[in-house]
Amino acid sequence: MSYERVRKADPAVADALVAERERQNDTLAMIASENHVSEAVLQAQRSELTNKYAEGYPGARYYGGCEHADTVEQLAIDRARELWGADHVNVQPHSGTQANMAVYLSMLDPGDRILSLELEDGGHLSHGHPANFTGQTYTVEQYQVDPETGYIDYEGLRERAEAFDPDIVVSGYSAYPREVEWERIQAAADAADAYHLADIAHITGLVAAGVHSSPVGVADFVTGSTHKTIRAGRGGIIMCEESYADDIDSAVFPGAQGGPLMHNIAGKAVGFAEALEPSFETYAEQVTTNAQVLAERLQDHGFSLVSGGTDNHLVLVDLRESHPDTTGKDVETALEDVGIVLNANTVPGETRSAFNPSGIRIGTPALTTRGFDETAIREVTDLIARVVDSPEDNETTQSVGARVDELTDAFPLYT
Ligand code: DSN
Repeated sequence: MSYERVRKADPAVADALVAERERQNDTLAMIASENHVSEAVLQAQRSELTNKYAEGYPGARYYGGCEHADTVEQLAIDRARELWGADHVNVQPHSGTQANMAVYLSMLDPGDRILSLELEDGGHLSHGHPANFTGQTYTVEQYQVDPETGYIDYEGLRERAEAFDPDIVVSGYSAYPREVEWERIQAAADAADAYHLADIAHITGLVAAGVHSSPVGVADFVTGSTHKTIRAGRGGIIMCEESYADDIDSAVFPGAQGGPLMHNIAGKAVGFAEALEPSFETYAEQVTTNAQVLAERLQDHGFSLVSGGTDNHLVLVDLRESHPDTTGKDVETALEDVGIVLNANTVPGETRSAFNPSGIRIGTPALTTRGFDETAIREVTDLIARVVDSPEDNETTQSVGARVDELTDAFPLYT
């Protein structure tokens, strides 16, 4: 894709698009929520479907000319049902947050009660943060991870549910490195006569591949985004039992959204087809293997990890013990300067601010897509450690930057 037509119409945007492609090619993406879609997904997403209004659902639209939109959306739905084993799937949410919004809209009234994990312990803004519509519309109580172990405090969650009497319990996290015990959360929700929403945005691909246990068939609602471990391009998804289908569909449209982004739904359909191939299971297994290698090697270098390791695609480093004077933001900036891109993150028991927190979150989905195996991940971990230990040492940063260049050349991305 040369963007030559964009260049003729708008050189400034063409420059930015080319620069972004080069940035992705020339850096190591270790933001746990990012991935690289295939050229096929990219092509589907830039299709003429961007022109099409298709309000409604396949076979029941509010506009003419929807026959091809119907084909694409039905394919995305059928493939998602096969991937996750769900009764009913809605592929129209523009994002994971929009998917969550539709679940709340369908089941809750303003003022109703949400019980969810604290943001600084690995939760998500759309699970009830005061700065988000959820925190402003609903009454929110939060559960925590055990400060000693870093694992979800399931007993604390159960007690909180008993005392708070929530209308919905939210599970599924954005910075939690361990396998989630869906049944234990379901039991707490059942005891409180509450719905259970499992937001699997980060682990959609791991769940589809059977590398992480599935909340489908356990929780009432399962939501996710489609651009993270599942690699199907930007967007969201909702899965539920048939009995909730009508409520969920009308909460998405017309409740929360207007016309679906049909070009993104085409990307989802193509990405889901790719994920149904046996090679996707190999990919998902390698994502978790790589994360475990990353975790072990970081510990060899003296870093302290929340929960002491990982079961999924990410690790959460608490810098306070090993590097008490270094913040997550310091590390994010120093690593970005050498071409390794990750994000600063809060850690349980955070003592700094959300903008300049004490941890970093590191994920393996995107590097695994590029073909990084255990040996390559071990080397990248060594590079990270060198920079965190000596961010001001020019010789170190220059030699790490040069090695990152060699690695990105050795594992090419988009040509
Ligand atoms: N922003 C995403 C993440 O990085 O985890 C969640 O929406």
